[in-house]
Order: sequence, then C-alpha cells, then structure tokens
Amino acid sequence: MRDARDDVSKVKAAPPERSAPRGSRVGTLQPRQNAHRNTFDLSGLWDFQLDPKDEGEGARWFERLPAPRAIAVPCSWNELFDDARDYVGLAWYRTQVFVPSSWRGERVFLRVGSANYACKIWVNGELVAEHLGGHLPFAAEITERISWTQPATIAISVENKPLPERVPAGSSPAGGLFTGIVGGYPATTYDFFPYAGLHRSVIMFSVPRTHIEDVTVRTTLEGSDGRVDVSVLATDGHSGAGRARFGSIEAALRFRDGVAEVSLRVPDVRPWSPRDPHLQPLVITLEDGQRETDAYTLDVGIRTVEVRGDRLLLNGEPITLTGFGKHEDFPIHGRGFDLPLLVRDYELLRWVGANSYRTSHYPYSEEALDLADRLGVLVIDETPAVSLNFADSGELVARRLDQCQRALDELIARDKNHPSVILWCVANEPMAGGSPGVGGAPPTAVEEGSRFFRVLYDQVRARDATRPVTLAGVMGGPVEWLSIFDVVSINRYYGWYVLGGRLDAAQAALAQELDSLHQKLGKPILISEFGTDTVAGSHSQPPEMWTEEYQVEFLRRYLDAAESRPFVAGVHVWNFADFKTGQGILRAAGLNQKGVFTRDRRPKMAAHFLRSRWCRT
Ligand code: BDP
Repeated sequence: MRDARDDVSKVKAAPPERSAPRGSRVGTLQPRQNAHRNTFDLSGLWDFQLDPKDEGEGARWFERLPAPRAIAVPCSWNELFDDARDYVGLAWYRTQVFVPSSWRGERVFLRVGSANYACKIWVNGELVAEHLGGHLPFAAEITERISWTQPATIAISVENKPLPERVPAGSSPAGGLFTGIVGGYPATTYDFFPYAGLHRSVIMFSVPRTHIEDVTVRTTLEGSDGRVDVSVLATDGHSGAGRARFGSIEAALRFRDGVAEVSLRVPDVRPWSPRDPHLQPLVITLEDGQRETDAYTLDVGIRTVEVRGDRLLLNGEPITLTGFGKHEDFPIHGRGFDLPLLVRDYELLRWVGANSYRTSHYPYSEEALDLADRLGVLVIDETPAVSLNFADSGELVARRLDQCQRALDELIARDKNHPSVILWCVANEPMAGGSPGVGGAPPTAVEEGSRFFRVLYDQVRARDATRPVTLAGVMGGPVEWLSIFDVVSINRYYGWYVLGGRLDAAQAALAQELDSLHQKLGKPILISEFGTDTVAGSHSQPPEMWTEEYQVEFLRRYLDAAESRPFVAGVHVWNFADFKTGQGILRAAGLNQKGVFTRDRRPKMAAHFLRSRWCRT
C-alpha cells in the first residue's frame, strides 16, 4: 500500500500555484454590446493538441501547434476524441483572429468564461493571463498586444491534473466518499466525471478608455416602496459625472476616486418573485460634459431574502423550495456550454413544478442565471468546494482554503446582482475523515473545519450581507459545521446508502433526524439531496431498489416528512437528470442514475410523480 504521507510531502515541496491577484475586477461584468462597447464571441473550431510531455511552453506552442487537430470551443475535450477521454495533463488551444479595426482607440480584453482547471493565455506570443479553477470567468487586457494589420494569435493552455491541493481536490491522501469504490476511474474525490477544457465561450470585448468596471446593486422593500442601492466603480479613479436610470427614475452619479453611489426609491414596487419575475433595466452611464462616454445595462429584480427564526423568507413571506440538485452535463458536450439544453432544462423545471435548483457542485454559466432571473427560478449558488477532507494535512487544508476564498470572491463578484440567486452555498459534503460517521477522523479535524467554514462564512457576509449562506452537509457529518450557517442544508440517503429497501424505517430515521436538528439548531432546514439510482424502464411491485417504483416511493416519503414540518424550507431531489461519472461498480454504464429525467431528458415515473405533487398549487 502506498503511504498517504508521500503525497503530502510532495505537496509541501511544490511551489504554490499562481492565479490572478485577488480582488482584481477585470472582466467581472458580463461583456455587453451597445453604443460604447463591443463583443466578439470566438466560439468555433480551434486548433488543439494534447501535450503529455509538457513540452509546449518550452517549444513555443503558443505560436504554432506542431500537429493540431480541430476542436469545438466551447466543449469538454473528453468525449470528442477517444484518446482524450481520460487524459490528464496539459492541452493547447490556438486560433487566429483579426481584431475589428473599428475597435482602435478602445481598450480590448479577452475573457474566458470557464477553463477547467489551470489555464494560461498567450496573445501574439506574450503570456497575458493565468487562472486557477474551472467554472468562473477571468479576463486580461490585450490592447497593447494587438497588431491592427495582422490577425492576433491566441493560444490557451488548459491543464487538468487531479492534484490534492486543488478545489475540488482531484485526490485526497486521507481518502473519502468517492475515492476508489464509487467512481473508480478516473479516480476523483467527487461523484461526477472530471470533464476538462474550455467549457464556456472565449470572448473578445472592447470598452472605452474610461469605463464602468463594476456595478453592485442591492435591493430592499420598505412598505409598498422598493429601494435600489447602486454602487458603480469606474476605471482610472474617474472623478466625473454619470447617471443611473431605472424606468422613469433618474439620478445623477458623482464619482470620487472612481466610485459613485446612489439610492433609488421605487414607489409602488412590483417585487421580483417566482410568480412574477418582474425585471427592469438599470442603465448606468458615464458622462463627459454633455457627452455620454460609456453605458452598462443590468436587469434588476427588486426582492429581499432573509432567514427569520426557522423560516426562509422571500419578500417577507415564507418560501418552500421545490426542485433539484443539477449538473452541467450532456453527452458529447460534457460540461461544455449548451444553450439549447439550458432552455430545455428550464422548460422541464417549469413542467415538473420546481421553483428552484442548486448549482451543484460548481458555479454554472452566466446565461443559466440570466434565464433564472427572467423565469423566476430561485438558485442556490454553490462554489466548487465539493468533498473537502479535513483529515488531510494542515498544509493541504490551508492551500484549499486559499482556493476556496478566491472562488468565493470570484463567484460573488460575478453573481451578486442576480435576483434569482437567493443563497450562497460554500461547500458540498465536507468530511472530517475518510468515511463520514465511521470515525477514525483526527480529533482536530472537526475543529479545523469549523475554523475554515467560519472564515468562509465571514467572507461571504463581508462581500454580500443581503443573502443567507449555507453548506450542504454529508450524512453523519459534524453538526458543528452546519450550525455556522443561516440555512441548514442536509444531503440524506436513508433508504439508499443506508436502510436500502426499507422505506418505512428510512422515513422514520429521516423524521427523527429532522426533528432533532431543528431542536438543536432552530434554523430552517433544506433537504438539499435525496434520491435513488433508477434504471429507466425497470419496474417492480412491491417496489425494489433501482426500479422506477422505488424511486417514486422513496421521494414520496421524503416529501411527506418535509411537508409536515414547516421548518423544512425545501426539498431538492438528487438529481434533475442522470449524469456521467467515473467508471466503478456502483455506477452502471458510468452514470449516476438518480435523475428523475434520463441523461437525454426523458421523464422517469418520478418526474410525473413530482409534477403531481408540485403542480397542485
Ligand atoms: C452525495 C453527493 C453527490 C453524489 C450523491 C450520490 O453530494 O455529488 O452524486 O451523493 O451518491 O454524496 O448520488
């Protein structure tokens, strides 16, 4: 047997990984096309080459790839080429493109929506950006790198090594739930396929020299009025004027050191809610004398979210979440951005009567949140921190904390203005030891985890005090960690991983745990995961595990237990659709089959059952 300590000592020797400096706002705002700004989506066929010997940088592959093949961007590389499916290492993307000549005189940026995991960008042979972590955007200014008479050569390297110090950790010396047994190969610490590549669009965009760099909107309700607090950050310490326009309400902005703040009162407000997802454009402009020099428009929904006692309130009224944990996952595309799938998924959420979902286990695309805003779907926005293990060395834990903090900053910066985002979720199923509830955890692991999550909780509240915060806890995990958060989210599998086949006993165990958690913590509880693997088309009477009947009966028990307890703020079935995992003896055909829809979105019996329960009102 290999000694886990070997891995830890290797980590100690490695230099810390680099990424963009924390706090950088470049590329935070979603690029827009308007009278002052331009966008140029570079989606399409790019050159691509795997670099298993890590020779590309030395051999200047950022100029020319020696033996490229064509790849689709955006897309995971894994299901496009047989030799890339389980590939671990570095891979290169390259394209050439003319920057539109009408952009001369503007500032030009390149923005990558999501590159999983470590990424470097070169423009015309110069390294312009480095970033760590999939799922969140980053950008680099390339104005000075452009030759207006030649096409720009853009090269992007993406590397996906399952290193233990990353988040999510590709491997964990202490082991964990999904190491070995569940998702055997490729080995991961989590239960989904480790897709890699350029997962979202690469966009070139231009903005005026002095421009709006960030906008933060906070909304409140005061009687029948709404209030929209707007904070605008402009570049270069701008100290001129601007304007905020929201319907018929207009206010002047006076910038000092690049910052302007204004509070807009909206009489007879029409609050944003799932029933009435009312959005209205907020237009921010910069002015130079009478001339408008930049503009940025944001759709704003006025609403409040808060926890009071053991209730979760939306616009001051208790809300019960119905919905799912999801994945960004589809055949061929893998985790690559898929707009038709996104639209279809929202249609199915509406059909089944779901009002919400969690972005398990990483941030989803910006378009997913734009659509949620428009359709009135409530989103629990989760970071990539899945399966943190506090039995690993202090050194590893410290390095993961750094990654978690970066990801949280980037996530909140990106998503803070979406009315659909009602809760931040800082982690999924952290563990104090190899297997939850089995013991063997170092005595300090729970304490260390508490310190870790306190830091993350405080960080979220410092960045955004308008939304409650949660953590999705594993079965048997420490209650101390749950107690730090505003909403107690629990993933529970009574009737599947434990008490399999014994649904009465499972329901009793769930009820008992819900009541005791409520008594201990007095906070709203969300059942953030519960589900059974179900082979579509497999039936039995009486219900047996893996059949469609069993999935229905299992879900019925959980819904009944939740509905009779007003402190249960919601139920999120695991999972919306079947999704790809590694290969292993618990994942037939390399799929987690807990979906109520199949991977290609055909309803199982459970989808009809949920519809009958959730569409009653
Ligand atoms: C939970 C995890 C989730 C898994 C699920 C399962 O949060 O990622 O896919 O269980 O086992 O432990 O199906």
